[in-house]
Amino acid sequence: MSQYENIWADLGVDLKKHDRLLRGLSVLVRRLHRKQKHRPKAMDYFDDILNDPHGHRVKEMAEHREQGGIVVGSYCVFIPEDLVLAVGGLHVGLCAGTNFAEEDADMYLPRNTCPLIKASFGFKVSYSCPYTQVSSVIVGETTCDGKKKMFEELANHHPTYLIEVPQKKNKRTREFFTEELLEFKRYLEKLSGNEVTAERLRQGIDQVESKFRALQRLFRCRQADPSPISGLDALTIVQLGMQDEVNRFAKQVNRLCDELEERISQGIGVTAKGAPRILIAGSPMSLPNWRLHNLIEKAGAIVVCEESCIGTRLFSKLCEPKGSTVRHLVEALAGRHLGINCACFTPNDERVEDVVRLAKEYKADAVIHYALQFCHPYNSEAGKVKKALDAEGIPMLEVQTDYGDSDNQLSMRVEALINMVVDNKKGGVLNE
Ligand code: BJ8
Repeated sequence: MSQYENIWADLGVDLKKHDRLLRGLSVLVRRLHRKQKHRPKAMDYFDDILNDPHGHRVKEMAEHREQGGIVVGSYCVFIPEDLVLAVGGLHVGLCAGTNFAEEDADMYLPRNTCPLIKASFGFKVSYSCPYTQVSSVIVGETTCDGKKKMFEELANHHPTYLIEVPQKKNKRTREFFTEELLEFKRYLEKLSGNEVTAERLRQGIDQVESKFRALQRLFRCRQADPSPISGLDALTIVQLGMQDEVNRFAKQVNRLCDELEERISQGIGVTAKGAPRILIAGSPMSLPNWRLHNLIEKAGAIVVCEESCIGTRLFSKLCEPKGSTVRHLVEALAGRHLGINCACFTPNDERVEDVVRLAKEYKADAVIHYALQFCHPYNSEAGKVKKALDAEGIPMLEVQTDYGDSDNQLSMRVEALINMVVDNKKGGVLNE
């Protein structure tokens, strides 16, 4: 019996289901993470979390609530953690990357709903996720239609709050989103009993952006050839950052980067120099969605970057306040978030430009455009991304998949792409 079982039970977690979930996760970690070679030593911190994914951090959150604090859960990078920190709250990302609770979700949502929505909602209605249970409120957002409608149902099961995210980017929508965030600030103040002062908000932004800067540093390390860290480990770190305490996480990522930079200076990598380099672009991959990374890296290539909200879209933009009042800072947050090139925006040409730029910066030999099944925003953009990459001579494989277990077909397609990259490299076609 886990030492945390009483905490989970108090949160209303279905212990039997949760036990099955944890056992599945532990098998995956043994099969994927532990089988990797040449891993950096500083992965020890992140491995400890993987070994105890619902332990220590859930305890911290439960204690925080016992002491009168609030925990805010969300499913999207449009929800600013900074504002939550400014009222002394804790934030947790609740997106799920497993079909574990799909049947539970199917009782409420249409079957042809994106697996990320089903998985996250399924965790709530199956009472199998302690992070969902410990959340005082779940904050939704109006990004894609599937999520919008899911939040309506979610409100029947958990306290929720909805932020309206505009679908176009211009001065008017930026002003609108500022007002929307100011409204959210007032809601948080009421919920927590703490006022957002300019000083507290500045501190919140500084903490969140130190995390972003640490992740930017981690991703810069991945530009090296050979990369000093596997794509699987890098992805896992970003995923774990959705739940971890913000300062501790930033410190550990920086500690890891010290080691990675040392490795780069010595030419040490997780693969040989010249291994095929793959950039993944598209729908976010939430914990424990490690399937594509595993297939790519098992086939001898390396994932060097994720253009995703569990990747560059999360941390690339920083605040640029035009003053120091609360309003100035909230305006800067609105600007930072409307700089995220999510496929829910129209038009969204900036995302296409991002993918091409990142492919060059990370010296990617090929791009895999990854979209979850029924994720219309990202599936719809695949064609435009391909056209732009074609113009640059960068091959792209389009993958549309769910959280199902069968890897066969996907594996064959990934291997074919990597073989093509290897042949091209031998012929000197790519990366000349
Ligand atoms: S800012 S990408 S985190 S909305 S995969 S639920 S889009 S149907 S997750 Fe996202 Fe925010 Fe955008 Fe990022 Fe819908 Fe697509 Fe599902 Fe998605």
